[in-house]
Amino acid sequence: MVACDPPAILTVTHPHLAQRAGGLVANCPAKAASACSLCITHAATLCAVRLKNGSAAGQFHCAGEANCDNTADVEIPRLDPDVTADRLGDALTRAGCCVIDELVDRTLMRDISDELDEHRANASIGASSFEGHHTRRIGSPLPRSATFRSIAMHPIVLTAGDYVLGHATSWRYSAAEFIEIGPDETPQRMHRDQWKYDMVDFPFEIELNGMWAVTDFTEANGATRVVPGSNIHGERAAGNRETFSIDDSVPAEMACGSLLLYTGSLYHGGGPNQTETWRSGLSLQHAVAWLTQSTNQFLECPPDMVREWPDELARFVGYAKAGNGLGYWGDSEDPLSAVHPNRTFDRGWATVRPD
Ligand SMILES: O=C(O)CCC(=O)C(=O)O
Repeated sequence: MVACDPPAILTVTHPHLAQRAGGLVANCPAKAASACSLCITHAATLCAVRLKNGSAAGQFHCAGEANCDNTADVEIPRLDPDVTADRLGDALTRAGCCVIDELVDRTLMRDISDELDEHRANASIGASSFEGHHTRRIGSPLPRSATFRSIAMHPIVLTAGDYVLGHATSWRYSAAEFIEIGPDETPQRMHRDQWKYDMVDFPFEIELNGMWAVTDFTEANGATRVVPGSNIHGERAAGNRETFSIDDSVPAEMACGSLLLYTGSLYHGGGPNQTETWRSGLSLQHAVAWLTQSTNQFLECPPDMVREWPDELARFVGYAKAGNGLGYWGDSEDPLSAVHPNRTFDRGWATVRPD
């Protein structure tokens, strides 16, 4: 084993990130000597990873390239609906993704699809290979589907979001889209969802995304393809270069009503559809509340509409103050006062997290 000289001390700011230290090890300068592009434990060095407060978070040893397997060996964690928060968080930390099998009844998925049906004729067919020339996308499922609203804050989504994005003062819904991959669709380019934010090389997770299986997802019909473990691959430190192709990926096969969750740093993409039927999925995005949402929720879900919704859902889509002085309006007003002008809300810039 080659020790890094001087030892690389990688500083991280949050305990969750310390758990990802196996990936951060790849920041070590000696990584240059390593040809392994995928394995999360391989680094031709020994590094120490420390929390910002100075406590050691872990040490990672190189097994040597010869002993190094790649992320193909990191499987998609399969979890039951009664999974504990720790197991869910551990799966997302380690693999960057997981499938919660048959989380909701398939009739719920059918109801969402039916409620969006009137918008199918207007749906956009991709204008680029990335969007998919045989892929149909129906936007705004939240205002259009009461059934989707009933599961938008599913406890599993909230638990996963708190785990992955809990380093921020708050996080929220960012977008959703009904994605139907049609016959003859070709594979989508592997990508990280977080690239939408100007390709900034965030040192922590900023998104927790997902895909509800509205039909069964199979390899043949275009199940979302993921590269488990690519969330903590050290290439992050090299500036978000595209490194993974479909050959590195595995299909997230799952039954209707199952949920694929993945972090914004995970490489993934829509699969090719080699069947005669459409693969339908409801894609989800959530982000830390100090980032712009993917879709403009104040246009999609204006105050008159949101007035009929529970406060928690209104807050979740963005009618909430965030961080330190974000999201207020007028004379330091709470945004929910625009939804409910007859109710009284605290004014001020209050942060969600106490000082
Ligand atoms: O439809 C899918 O399975 C994934 C789609 C996707 O990742 C995207 O369009 O960004």
